[in-house]
Amino acid sequence: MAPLFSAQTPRTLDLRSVSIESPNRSPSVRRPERRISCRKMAGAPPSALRTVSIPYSDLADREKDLSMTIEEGFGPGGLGIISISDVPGFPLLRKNLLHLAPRVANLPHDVKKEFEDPESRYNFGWSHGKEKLESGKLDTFKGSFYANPILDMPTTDVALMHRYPSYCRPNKWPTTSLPELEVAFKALGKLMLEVGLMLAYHCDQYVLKGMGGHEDISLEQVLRRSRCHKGRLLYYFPMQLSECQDNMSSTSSWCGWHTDHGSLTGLTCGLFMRNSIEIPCPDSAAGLYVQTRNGQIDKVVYEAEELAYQIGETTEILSRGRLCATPHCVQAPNGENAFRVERSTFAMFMQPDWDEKLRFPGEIHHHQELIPPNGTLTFGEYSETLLNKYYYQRT
Ligand SMILES: O=C(O)CCC(=O)C(=O)O
Ligand SMILES: [Fe+2]
Repeated sequence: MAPLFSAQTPRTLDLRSVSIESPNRSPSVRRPERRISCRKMAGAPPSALRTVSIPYSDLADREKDLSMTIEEGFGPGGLGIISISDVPGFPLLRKNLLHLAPRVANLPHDVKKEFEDPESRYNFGWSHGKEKLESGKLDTFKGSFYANPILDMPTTDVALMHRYPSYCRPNKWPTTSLPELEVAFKALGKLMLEVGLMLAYHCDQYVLKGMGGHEDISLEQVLRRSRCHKGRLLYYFPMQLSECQDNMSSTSSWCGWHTDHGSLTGLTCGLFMRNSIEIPCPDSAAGLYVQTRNGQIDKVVYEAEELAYQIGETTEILSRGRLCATPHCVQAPNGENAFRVERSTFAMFMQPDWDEKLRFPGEIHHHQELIPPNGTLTFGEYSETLLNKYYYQRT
């Protein structure tokens, strides 16, 4: 995987991780009723914030006006994360896939090598130790399996595969060593895309209202016609005793600070295990953290049965800041109870097609030096430009 990070800001990987430098965001006023308390422990935050939650039945109703809720979750004063409750079939599909994460990671080394894809900078198939941590060291804490859950081969055009390898190359499944992975991955990825499209429709309605009905970019339509969606099954390896005791105490100990680069990211609630058996999270301070609009860092929580979504940077730019991307990271558990604890989760990165023309606004708060104000770039060009500028030149 492309070692993507830059000089001063925390980064993780390729197109999902770009920048956490704060654009001009209005400070948010926190709603006390969403703050739920956590057990206090050394280094733990005093509280965690509950995501704004939308019942699936409301989301599925296109007549329902959810703009206030969208604003509360994704708007300039929001946390940047919304969860959807009661999604039919979701809890089972989540468990089916997340329980396969340790099985992929524990396959013999030479078997995993067969479904690595260096040509895509490890953006398809198995990826471990290819990304850089904030320290600059290679990240060996977690392994990932990447695939496009919608299209096994987004294009047959070899020139495109060469030009945009992280989107256009074909999937690599472990068809003989773990055939159930493909089935479970595609089932969950498709469901997360469908629910994401419903949410995107309501995001469009909210943006439309704020723009006096003149918005010309529909997030829903952009995502509907894309061939670029990417799922990532993440597996955080069991914590070793030394790690539980000392060096994992920073907020971003498991996954560095970053902002997802694409349009909308679906996120399952992480599943904690020991020896592949599910356990409750052993440390209330462990899990997903976000940086809110006023620069505050908070842990966010949602139910295991809920499906969460975050806004990516591309959406923030195209919505002219009405939908805000959120910097986030993951903290590892600490203390004796964290010994041998592992974590699985799944992220579904929904992003525009490589051919989608993005018309940038006049005023941009991200990557000003790369994006011509009022200019047009395809998403593929934009992504490559970012990669080349911030991360490395392709050889
Ligand atoms: O592990 C998690 O919960 C978050 C992963 C993430 O943010 C990412 O893969 O972009
Ligand atoms: Fe992320």
